[in-house]
Amino acid sequence: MSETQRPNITPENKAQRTPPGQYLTEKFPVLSYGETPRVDLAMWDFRVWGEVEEVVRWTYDDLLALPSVKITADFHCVTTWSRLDNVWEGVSIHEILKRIRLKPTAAFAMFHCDGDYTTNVSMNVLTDEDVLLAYRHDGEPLTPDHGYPLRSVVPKRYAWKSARWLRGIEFMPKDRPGFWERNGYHMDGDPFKEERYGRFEG
Ligand SMILES: Nc1nc2c(c(=O)[nH]1)N[C@H]1C(S)=C(S)[C@@H](COP(=O)(O)O)O[C@H]1N2
Ligand SMILES: [Mo]
Repeated sequence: MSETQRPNITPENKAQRTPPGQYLTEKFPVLSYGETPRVDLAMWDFRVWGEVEEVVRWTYDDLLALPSVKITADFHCVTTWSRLDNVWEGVSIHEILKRIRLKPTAAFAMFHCDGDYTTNVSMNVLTDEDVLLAYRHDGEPLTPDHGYPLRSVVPKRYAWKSARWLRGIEFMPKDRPGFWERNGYHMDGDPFKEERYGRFEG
């Protein structure tokens, strides 16, 4: 999408919306740990486990049948590029939360992906109103590189917390680092606080 097609971006708000140390790009770079997984939807499922009363499992069709949301959000990669006004469509995390029974001990969540990628978020971050499980981006189905068939989108955190090729969410009583968090990135990752690197010990 060109900038003229994204009228919400003005010179003034552009500056406000760009976190410290970030530059804006119109491109949509792909940055992966590992390779883009091949997906067979017939074998695919999305599961929720951990601090829940029972494990719940959805097929792709089950997810598509849930109410959908469309969210416009900025995307900030820790390697310093930001892309404004991405249009994501998918299932709000709240639709998922309505359909599971969390134990009171659930305090953190881990996204689990094909290819062994993981990333952690607190319940506060997970339950923000703009968090979704997306299957479309800028009016098109997700491409394989950008996470087909499903990714999480956590707009208020650096983009490494928006997990492509998502297969499940594990609810946890205590925080645990995901892939990049074990490798030096911050446990929380708020771009406006410039929480790029952390010092996780454990
Ligand atoms: N499964 C998985 N999800 C991932 C990653 C990854 O390597 N594997 N990289 C993260 C990082 S660092 C970024 S910047 C975004 C990039 O998303 P994009 O390729 O759609 O721009 O995906 C995030 N989600
Ligand atoms: Mo990133």
